[in-house]
Amino acid sequence: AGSAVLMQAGAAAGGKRAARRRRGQPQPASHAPAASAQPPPTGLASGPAGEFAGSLRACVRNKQPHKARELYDAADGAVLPVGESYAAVMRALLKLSRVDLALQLHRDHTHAHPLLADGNTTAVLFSRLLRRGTSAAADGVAEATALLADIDARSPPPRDTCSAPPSPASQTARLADALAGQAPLWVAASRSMLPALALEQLRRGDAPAAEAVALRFARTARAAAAAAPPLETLKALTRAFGKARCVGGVYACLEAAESGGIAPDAELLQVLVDALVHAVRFVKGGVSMETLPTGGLAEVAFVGRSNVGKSSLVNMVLGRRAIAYTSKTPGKTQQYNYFAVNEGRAVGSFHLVDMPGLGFAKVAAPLRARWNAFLSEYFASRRELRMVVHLIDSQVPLQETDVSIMQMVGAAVAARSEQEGSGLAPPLDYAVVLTKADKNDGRVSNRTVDQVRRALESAGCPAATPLVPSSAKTRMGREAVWMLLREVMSEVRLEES
Ligand SMILES: Nc1nc2c(ncn2[C@@H]2O[C@H](COP(=O)(O)OP(=O)(O)OP(=O)(O)O)[C@@H](O)[C@H]2O)c(=O)[nH]1
Ligand SMILES: [Mg+2]
Repeated sequence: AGSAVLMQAGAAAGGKRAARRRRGQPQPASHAPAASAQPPPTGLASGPAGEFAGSLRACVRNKQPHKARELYDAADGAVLPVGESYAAVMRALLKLSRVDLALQLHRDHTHAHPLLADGNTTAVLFSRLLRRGTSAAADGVAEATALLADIDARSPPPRDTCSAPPSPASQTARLADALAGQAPLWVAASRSMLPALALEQLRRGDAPAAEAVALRFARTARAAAAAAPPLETLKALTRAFGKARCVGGVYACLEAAESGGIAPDAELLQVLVDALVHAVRFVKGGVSMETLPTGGLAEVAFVGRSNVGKSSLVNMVLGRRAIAYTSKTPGKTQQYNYFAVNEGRAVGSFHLVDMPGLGFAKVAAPLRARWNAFLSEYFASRRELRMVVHLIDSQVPLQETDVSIMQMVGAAVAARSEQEGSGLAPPLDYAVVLTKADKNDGRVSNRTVDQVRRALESAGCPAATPLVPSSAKTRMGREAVWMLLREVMSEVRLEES
């Protein structure tokens, strides 16, 4: 820390006047003090700033925390910009293990200069507080929570406008802030303090509190992408939420990654599946309405033309190599194959249904008619069905069979939303997954997307129907498909009869 103090002191070596000038400048809420952006001048710090750094080092050496604190009061922006003396004295106090004095310094400093505490320094204080508290008798979590509430009051995150995403310009400005070494308090709170708090709460076995905290950083990330916790932090938290079987917490992490524009790597995708899928069992294959499972567990059906990759997507989503059978030859899946995910759990359990492929030329006409009648009855009246995921091959032009699936599902979605609350089948969600994107370098052409959008509209499907590009080969889209399942995964199941 000695050299860090020197560096900070060096930036202010211009002397008292420069320091005062900087201090006099109005500081925008979300910008780091201007001094931090300037490279330190060459040579060792000299003058009052150098003396300050030297005295502070002596305090650490001689174990004089109170004297270190006095240095901050004496400096008061004349020797160093206040943000820098705050950071330097804070580090000295923590080095001396005086978390109590450090917390007091933070309080006094933010009280006098609400915008000048840098987030990174405060985050260090926060994690020390969280782990040990100010004393052996104190509860670190309670003290850290109080500190967070104080930060929230003084440096609130930008409002989540929800419907209107923040403009690219403000996103860029916020990202620049977050990267400028001295994050504003609200960014540091969202990126590192809240995740650290959630982890500690999980360690203590308080998953509901941890979930509430995760939802807070997810909300902030939605308003400002730069405030999303980094990938590695999200991985650790997702793992911990999975261990605690806290579905809501896992989804909060996933939402934060999505809002932050953080592309999940292979490890996060694995961590995600491990956190959400604890058990999978093949239940049975149904061939008619009467032969489908009873018991009332909510279900999600994967439908689509023969050979589009339904069974492959089931395997990818569930993280199982071959629980659903796949084949190069169309017509492999011949029944409504039911897989029970996390059976018996109050939250996070559902049936995933791998359906037979449609539009397979070799099926005789009468049999095909029977299948179609079954299918439309299934979409319209199967009470357990919550969501239809329609797989469309992104590498071939849209087929007639796809259009008839859209029409069938579109009609069911409309009918079921009309009869909502009538005791008949509950509302139905619909999403489209565009498969085999690996064949085109992981991209789905705009032409394909336009074609699908137009067909959805003509079929009377909701305008907001999600389109998710995917590849069972590269696992692209795995997190997006899990995001589609958020509602089903979050439903609380009553005791099954
Ligand atoms: N390149 C590539 N091939 C895929 C992908 N998904 C599936 N396939 C291949 O497509 C073929 C059909 O996959 P399945 O998963 O059996 O398709 P299905 O929709 O279940 O087929 P049916 O059960 O016959 O209706 C297999 O040879 C898979 O390896 C993908 O994302 N990329
Ligand atoms: Mg299949």
